[in-house]
Amino acid sequence: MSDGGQRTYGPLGTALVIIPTYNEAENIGLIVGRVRAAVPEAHILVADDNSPDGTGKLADELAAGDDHVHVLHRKGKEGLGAAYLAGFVWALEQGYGVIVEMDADGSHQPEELPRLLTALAGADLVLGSRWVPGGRVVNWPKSREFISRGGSTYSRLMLNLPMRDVTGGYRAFRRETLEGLGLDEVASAGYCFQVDLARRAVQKGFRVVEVPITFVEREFGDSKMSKDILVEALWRVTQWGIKAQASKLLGKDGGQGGGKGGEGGRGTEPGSGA
Ligand SMILES: Nc1nc2c(ncn2[C@@H]2O[C@H](COP(=O)(O)OP(=O)(O)O)[C@@H](O)[C@H]2O)c(=O)[nH]1
Ligand SMILES: [Mg+2]
Repeated sequence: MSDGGQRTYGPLGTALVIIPTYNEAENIGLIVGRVRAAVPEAHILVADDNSPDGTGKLADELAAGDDHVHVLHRKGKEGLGAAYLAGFVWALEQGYGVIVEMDADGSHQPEELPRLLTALAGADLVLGSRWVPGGRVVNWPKSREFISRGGSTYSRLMLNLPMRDVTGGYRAFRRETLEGLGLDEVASAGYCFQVDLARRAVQKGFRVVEVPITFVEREFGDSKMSKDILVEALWRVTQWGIKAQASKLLGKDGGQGGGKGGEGGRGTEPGSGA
């Protein structure tokens, strides 16, 4: 711990909330303020891809007035996955004990973060989940819900995953979990990044717990979801699924197992904070 043990959040160490941003000028101040109020001991890293709307500069101003706020400036738009991977490297280098993923647009409510952090006491990875009892989405068009539910169901079936919300991006990791996921091999750029991390966590035998969340669609700014991102996700999940099935047929480890003492695929457990 570089600053003499100042960073603590319970026994797991201080939490770092990574917020990837691309053109979130209207949201960045709001979300940083809400995280600071909800979990004052946590730190925040804004991972900005040189947003043309000046989000990075606004983040710098927030960081200048608050030693819990940090900014990672990236050279250009490279996708959510790449921004998170760079944020994870920074977080591990800095010695944080807990790393949280959170969108900038208010969809992942900071006020629910204490429940995720509490659940992490009994888990290696906590997923904020829209599709477990108690979870829900607010203000999403039916079409968007259909795509999201469909993406989770397809990933569950193709990859033999136990969790209900495979694509969600509100998550809390212990640092040891991130260290054990093999992040060097993650190539997913867009939202299938989340599926990739979920499947790796299951493969490695980590304890994954889903906690119900209320996902609120953004009020300000635009979604970066695109057809390219969906196509990448569909393509990669299909490839991973076929590979896992082929390995199974050939009698090799089909992707479930290995890692932590060969105890793989333990699956999800009921979330703690209902
Ligand atoms: N750094 C970075 N952040 C991104 C990129 N694409 C999306 N984001 C951020 O990822 C989060 C989720 O994106 P959003 O557009 O809200 O996706 P949606 O909720 O699926 O519609 C937001 O905080 C975005 O600003 C990217 O290419 N780079
Ligand atoms: Mg969003």
